[in-house]
Amino acid sequence: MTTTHLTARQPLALMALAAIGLLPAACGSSGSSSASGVSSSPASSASAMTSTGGASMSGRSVKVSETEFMISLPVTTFTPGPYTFSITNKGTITHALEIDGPGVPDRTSGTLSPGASTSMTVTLRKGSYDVYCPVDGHKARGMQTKITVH
Ligand SMILES: [Cu+2]
Repeated sequence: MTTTHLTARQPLALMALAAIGLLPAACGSSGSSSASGVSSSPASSASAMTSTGGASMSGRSVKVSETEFMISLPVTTFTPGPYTFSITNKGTITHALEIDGPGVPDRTSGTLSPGASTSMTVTLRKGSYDVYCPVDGHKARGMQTKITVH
């Protein structure tokens, strides 16, 4: 009767406990989210990389979010190289992203419906780039920023 509920849940709970129990045993402390030492586990270092926001932009993925009427970038200073801009329209109307600068002549993401996202890879060189929304009137309303590469 009620035991059917419990038996369905218990294996999951036990597995979760076992998984939690194994981690401290492996690294010797109770810190589960921030691995203190290098525990020679490639999986844990990979997941740490995805969650960190990195002080210096040596990573090659840049999250851009667009709203009315603003473009948000995690950093605006880069070193030369290829970058993939992951653009998300977090606003309530259609937006797009355009990048214009050395070696990147008006690259456009294409229009993004509210909630939509896309990515655009560009190779940045030394100099400065205009980043803006090419939808009519949006740039003038504030959807523009500059990034510097050096
Ligand atoms: Cu826009």
